[in-house]
Amino acid sequence: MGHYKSNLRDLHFNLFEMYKLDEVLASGEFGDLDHDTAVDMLREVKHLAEGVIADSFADADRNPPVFNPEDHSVTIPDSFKKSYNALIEAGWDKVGVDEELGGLPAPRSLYWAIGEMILGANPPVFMYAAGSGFSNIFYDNGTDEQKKWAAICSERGWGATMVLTEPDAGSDVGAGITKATLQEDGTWHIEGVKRFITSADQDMTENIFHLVLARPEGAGPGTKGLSLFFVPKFHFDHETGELGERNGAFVTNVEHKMGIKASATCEVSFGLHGTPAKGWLVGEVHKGIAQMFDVIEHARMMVGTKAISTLSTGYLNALDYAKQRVQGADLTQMTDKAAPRVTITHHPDVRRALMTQKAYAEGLRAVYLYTASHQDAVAAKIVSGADAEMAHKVNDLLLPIVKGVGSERAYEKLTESLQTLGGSGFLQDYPIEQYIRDSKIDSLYEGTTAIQAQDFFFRKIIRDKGQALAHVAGQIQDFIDNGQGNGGEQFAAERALLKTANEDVQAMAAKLTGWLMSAQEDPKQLYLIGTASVRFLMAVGDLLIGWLLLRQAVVAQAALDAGASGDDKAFYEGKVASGVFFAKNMLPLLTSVRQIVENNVDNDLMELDEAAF
Ligand code: ST9
Ligand code: FAD
Repeated sequence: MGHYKSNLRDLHFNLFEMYKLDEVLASGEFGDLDHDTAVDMLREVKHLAEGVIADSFADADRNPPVFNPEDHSVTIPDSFKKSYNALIEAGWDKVGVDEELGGLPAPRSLYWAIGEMILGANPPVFMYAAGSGFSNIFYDNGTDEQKKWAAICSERGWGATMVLTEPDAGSDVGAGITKATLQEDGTWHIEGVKRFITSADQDMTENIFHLVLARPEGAGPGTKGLSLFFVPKFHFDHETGELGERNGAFVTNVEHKMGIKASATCEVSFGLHGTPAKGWLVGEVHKGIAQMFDVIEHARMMVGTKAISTLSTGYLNALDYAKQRVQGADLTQMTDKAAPRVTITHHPDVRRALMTQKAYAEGLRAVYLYTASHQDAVAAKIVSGADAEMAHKVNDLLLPIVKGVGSERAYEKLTESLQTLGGSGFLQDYPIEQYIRDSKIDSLYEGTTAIQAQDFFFRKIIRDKGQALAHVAGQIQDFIDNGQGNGGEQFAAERALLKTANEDVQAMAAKLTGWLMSAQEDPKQLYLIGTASVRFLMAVGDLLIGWLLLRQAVVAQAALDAGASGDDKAFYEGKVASGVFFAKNMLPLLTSVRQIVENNVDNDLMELDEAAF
């Protein structure tokens, strides 16, 4: 048995019982793809993920990729190549990709459910295999000529990278100084050093293409002065794809990291080693940051899903251990030294820890799949009644929650998973220490949590004039008022807790908005938003988790009332329990967060002399 434990039952529950995937498929939007095929796909990926994809998880951590500075190459360990090749040979990298690129169009909820299992089993496999997805974005943004190259990239299975970060331009992408100079033949020479570039070299694909942000000579400052360039590792015949000369993009270092060691994190030098780094302006338009955000949006969803999936397998490993580990007596027999010893699942604190992990893992899964359902207009209409424009806005609104809250809560609750194993959790005999190391990155890359929180408030709420927020809040209110059409009584106490949490979040939103208004007179009021924004993001995340878990509880209770038995009975009882637990134990905490935001956030810290820290 490998390290990865999927939760296919919960994926089915979300997809088919909550988010009506059958209706989405019946719309005809996804060709012949039907219920049975979707179920087969999920089962096959589970098998692959728990087997060959998971197999190299620990080995590639202990024997990470090797960098050779002589020829700027990165060699991937053989064990990992086996995992990667299994995914590619089965064609899973082509799911969700346009047919023009040799792909299989699929609803995004199904796509991300498949992604969850690969990301939980071995995240870098998903990342190295993202070339076809990147090709799709290049295709969507490219000229007619470039669309043909994109098809070549996808069909030949080339690797791909997103290249933004520089030593002095991390969160502040607009500080980038890598420059682009137009050549007489219409191509560009890219010059500069980028760092922390994921998958910038490997020996698993014949070619790699880099999507690079650089500043054309004479362009303005900030992100708006950046353009996006297609820079292949090897030049190629644009009709046949046959490889030509080496281009001047060279990996000049590979970082030594805390986790995801199998994922090569590279410094890349463009045009600095004797060979020009030739690039092509994507779409022949200077809209680099907007084009790059097409990639970033996918990558933020990926990072959140990766974190949530890791928490889920962390929880299931902890549960497995807890059911077997015998230690101590039942608390009610604590004074009887001869009392029988019990498994640790008998201890109240272990049960609290397990239910905390379960509620967050399953609640966050519900959040990311709700978000994914707003990535297809047809699914959004079915799931929340949103039209295409609103679906887009809701997805935008929720991406910082999936990414920011998903990563923070997963890392935090994975420490509960490790704690459940006691000292054994600290050992490399179990996967949880690696889960923690591998998931720490999720709150950092693709925009740190602070950046997600600012994006959430300033762009996704204020700039949107609160439209997407109002759409989601309307659904939460409807559930509070009507209990999902089940009459007033069911889960009345929990819905009352949700009502308070909803009011707490609304009050926080009003407070932040008030500060923004007063900032017109006193710009320092913006500091208050900066101080409170991560708390606010996390609070909205908890509200959404609480709401969706309670919706799940209603559906589960109906199944129990209809006579569910055996494994199903246990599953639905677990659903009811986690919804009730979250409402009773997590939602009330939002009231104290509200009090802090409303009454205690001030500018003391901003006024404090730096020397006093
Ligand atoms: C990284 C990679 O960390 C880590 C892992 C890589 C793994 C690779 C594998 C990934 C696979 C997934 C892809 C597969 C594809 C599958 C496809 C399948 C079909 N939303 O606010 P302003 C735009 S990479 C949309 O003034 P500043 C917008 O155009 C490094 N667009 O910003 C806007 O113009 P306007 C990641 C947005 O103050 C313009 O930007 N690094 C959004 O100039 C300017 O906006 C980071 O993430 C948005 N939310 O710059 C950097 N926001 O306003 C983090 C902005 O006119 N830093 N735009 O619309 C930030 O995000 C900063 O806030 C900043 C600030 C750079 C945007
Ligand atoms: P900084 O921006 O220096 O941030 C430091 C601290 O300051 C953080 O806590 C941050 O939240 C805070 N901070 C900074 N600015 C603000 C602000 N305005 N408001 C509030 N707080 C702020 N980049 C790529 O382009 N491509 C990749 O493939 C890629 N892969 C990566 C893989 C790994 C393993 C790592 C570690 C990084 C990768 N990155 C990649 C870079 C990654 O996106 C950046 O590290 C990230 O955006 C943060 O930038 P930074 O590290 O420079 O931190």
